[in-house]
Amino acid sequence: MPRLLVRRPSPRLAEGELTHIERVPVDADLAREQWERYVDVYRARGWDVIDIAAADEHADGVFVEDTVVMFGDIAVVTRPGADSRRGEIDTVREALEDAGIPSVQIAQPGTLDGGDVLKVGRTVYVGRTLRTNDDGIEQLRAHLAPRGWEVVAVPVTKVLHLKSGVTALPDGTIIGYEPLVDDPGVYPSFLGVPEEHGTAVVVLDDATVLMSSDAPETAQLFRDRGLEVITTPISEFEKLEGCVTCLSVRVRA
Ligand code: CIR
Repeated sequence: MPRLLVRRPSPRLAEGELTHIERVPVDADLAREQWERYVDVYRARGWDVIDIAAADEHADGVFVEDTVVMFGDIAVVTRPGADSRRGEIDTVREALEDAGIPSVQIAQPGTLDGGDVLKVGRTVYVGRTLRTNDDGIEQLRAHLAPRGWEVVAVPVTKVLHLKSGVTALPDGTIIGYEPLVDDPGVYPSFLGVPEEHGTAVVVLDDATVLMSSDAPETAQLFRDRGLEVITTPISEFEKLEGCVTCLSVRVRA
């Protein structure tokens, strides 16, 4: 049974880091409600939900994707690029240990945010961003090359993370909102989507994706391609440059 790592939002969520967008008021109660709904989507489909211990002192702690990335049955615990987020990994490591998931660690001076890591088959695209540096990318490559993954570094300047700009459909097609993608040409197969919040999908299975409910035209585009599309509201997290991928880590092995 697939497992889902999540962490409940901090009451201080509104104080989270912001890089590319203006700060607007965040409704902490609504965020909590949206988070519950998000987790329920997986629960309803049989995923086992693992709660990482709350870390309310970390405003961005809910965005667990940035702290750990799964490659088959091994986890890479990151070293987040933002100082305010470094402490999030302690509780993440504990949760992995409790769940019996082996892990390796990105070490100083490397930095890596999981939001910069996009897996497509055995290719791992890694965004070079304000959060992920060359050393972090090299360390990731060293961990993954012997395990049969190829790491491809891509420049990202227009959005916070690689996956704020592009993600992938179940068939491996990379999707993105072109005004926010530095170079769509680096991907073997690229499909532009009409809305900014349509760039992020989580693949639930070969025929089903989960995405923000704030991109109805994009959802229709995917349905027209034969996919089942589940939408969920995540407005309070989008106000903090979060998206549908970053609220969980999927453990499929
Ligand atoms: C941050 O700036 O770190 C948070 N406010 C948002 C992180 C979103 N993470 C992601 O897209 N993977």
